[in-house]
Amino acid sequence: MTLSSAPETAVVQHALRGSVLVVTIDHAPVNALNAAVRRGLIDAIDAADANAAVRAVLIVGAGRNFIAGADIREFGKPAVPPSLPEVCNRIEACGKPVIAAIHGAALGGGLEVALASHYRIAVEGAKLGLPEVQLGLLPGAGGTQRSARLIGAQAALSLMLSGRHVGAQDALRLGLVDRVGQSDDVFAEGLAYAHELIATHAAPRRTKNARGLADKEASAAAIAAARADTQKTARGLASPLKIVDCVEAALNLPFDEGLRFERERFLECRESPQRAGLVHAFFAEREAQKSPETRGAQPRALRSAGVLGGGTMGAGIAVALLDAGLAVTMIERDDASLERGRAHVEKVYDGSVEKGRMTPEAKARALQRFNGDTAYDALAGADLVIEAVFEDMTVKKAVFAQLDRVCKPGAVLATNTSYLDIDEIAASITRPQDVLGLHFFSPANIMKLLEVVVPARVTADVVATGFELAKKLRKVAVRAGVCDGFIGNRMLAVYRAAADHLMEDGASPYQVDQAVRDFGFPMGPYQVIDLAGGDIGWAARKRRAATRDPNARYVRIGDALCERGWLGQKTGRGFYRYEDGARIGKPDAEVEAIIDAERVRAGVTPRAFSDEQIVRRYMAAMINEGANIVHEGIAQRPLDIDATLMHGFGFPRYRGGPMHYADSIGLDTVLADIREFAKEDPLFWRASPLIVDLVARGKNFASLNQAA
Ligand code: 3H9
Repeated sequence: MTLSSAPETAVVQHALRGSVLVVTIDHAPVNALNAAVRRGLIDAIDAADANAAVRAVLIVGAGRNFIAGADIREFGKPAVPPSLPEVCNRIEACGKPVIAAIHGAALGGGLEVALASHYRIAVEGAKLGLPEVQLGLLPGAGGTQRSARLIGAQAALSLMLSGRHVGAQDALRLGLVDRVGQSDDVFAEGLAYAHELIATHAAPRRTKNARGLADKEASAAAIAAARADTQKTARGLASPLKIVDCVEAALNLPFDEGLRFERERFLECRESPQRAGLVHAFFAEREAQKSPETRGAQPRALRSAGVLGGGTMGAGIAVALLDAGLAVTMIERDDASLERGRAHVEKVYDGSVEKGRMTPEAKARALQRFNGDTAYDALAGADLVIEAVFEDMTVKKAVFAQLDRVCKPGAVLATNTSYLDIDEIAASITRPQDVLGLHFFSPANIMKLLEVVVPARVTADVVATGFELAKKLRKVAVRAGVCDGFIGNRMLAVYRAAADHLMEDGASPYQVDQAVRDFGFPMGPYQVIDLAGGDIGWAARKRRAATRDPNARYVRIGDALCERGWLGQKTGRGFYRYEDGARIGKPDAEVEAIIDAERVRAGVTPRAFSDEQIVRRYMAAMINEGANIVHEGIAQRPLDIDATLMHGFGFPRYRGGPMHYADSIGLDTVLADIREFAKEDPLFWRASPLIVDLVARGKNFASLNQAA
């Protein structure tokens, strides 16, 4: 019997099953709590209270999830009532027992709905969490107040500050749910629980009255510890400390006042640029996975892979593939090199075991799928081959000629080159349609970014296979066209040059690093050079020397350090000094003397830069090159640039990537900066035609994301 007038297509349906009102949230894809769902939930609870035949209410989600949270597409738009706190309060106030039956995601506002319910059951596979912190928010529908009362200050803080998801059993242990279902049939489990509660005359049990904060002293200590820790680790993020403040309010204030306090903090977060940046990041990394090819083509099968080269990159790629469950064959030129390659792979796994990220058994299982060979013929059955050999066109072509000879028809032949012309590699063999760029970032088993580089003659299903691989590897894939450096490294070359100009003009590398860190990057450019090895950039500069515009400004400071053998951490000296194997370097007066000498040689009179001036130039260079890359069609949309920089180059997520950041400060401001800087160096600071055009039309980068 259907109780309400809600049509079958409504996002919240409710129907009476015996004496249980079953409320089903059916709002694909993830049952996010938009205005219609919120309204529907209130209507359902009103209907339950109004009908004497209803003795309990069961809330379930249709599809694969309970509720993934607030609808984050609504943030930044005018608020539409009812608010989620009202919905949760209404659920909690219901006169009949309300049971939340959880499968899949119960995240953020989704878990808050469950916390406001009176009883909770989860089935295996459920994911519960309060991940708002990852979006620059805090649980804003009573979540900070109810979770602390339900599971105690320490556990609630840990959940909210980490944003982690917990499974059904962990949720039971924490006290987030009352029981775990015997089967994965969430509806049957929830209904059985509801009937049991009716049979035992269970009353509504309101979380606002739970006693998790009863031990005031222990709670206060947990809050103080979390605050101290957060002050150290928040790295510029505003919402973590506000979460701590809200839990403190839960301890010290009556429930309703605590709710009001939470609401105020939530609204501050919701209106903040950090929230806008993080929500943009969330969508950018999902949108980046979509390309014309993934929409139109089926990926090829991916079970076994070959990796050519057992150096750091090859081994990292092999580990990434093994971790994704593929069988991997590594090819090296001789037994000794193969042994070294195998040792590299083992070393990566040993590191994971040491850090407790992996058990020795899991390592053994992964290595069972690993084989090595010195003959290309061992790749005959591979679905995918990725070469990570020396960056030299002749060497790469020789490798591809062998792959062309031995690989089965339909095998995807990928190169991990960082800058070579993949069209040229593809044209050198008989099956250019199977050749793709898969550009990993070091360490390849850790770094999230994978550039899927699309040469002219590749077929769509091969590109779709690249994206499918990224999914298996849990990486963020970004589609890039062929050019020197693709998206990420091409931009890096330009913004590093801007940093070098600043350094030669008077800023110390230490000040540049500090300013860039203060902006939110984990490291400054000169620390990164020291970490990666100065010789990498040096080699790239030498390679480009022949094609460099002789009129372009060239800063020699990095070369001067490399010529002295100061290659960074691995040699104990680079831009910084690393005494006794230290990983954190100290400023080096001799480096400053070299910089001074180079300034004299270049005829530069050093001048002072503020940190703000440094960041303006660094960012303008990055944004301008990003715009060129979009303009040339190397990247599909500005959001692809954002995903690349956030996942491969440490760009702070809460700023949403360089293109989102540009929009946030105003493209006209960026253009004015570029034109100002161009007065000194018109060759380097040429405004991208895309920026000029967008500013002229009063548009921003986001308008291109939407249009694409
Ligand atoms: C919150 O709740 C605030 C409250 O405390 C306070 C309020 C007052 N909204 O990831 P997928 C879309 S903050 C709108 O590919 P999966 C997503 O964009 C929220 N859309 O699937 C994608 O769209 P498309 C706290 C959302 O199976 C599609 O759903 N909650 C939302 O790999 C599929 O997503 C969170 O932070 C949303 N909330 O993973 C949870 N979530 O098809 C965020 C997803 O057009 N979500 N979409 O590309 C997730 O972690 C994952 O999406 C989830 C599914 C685990 C649920």
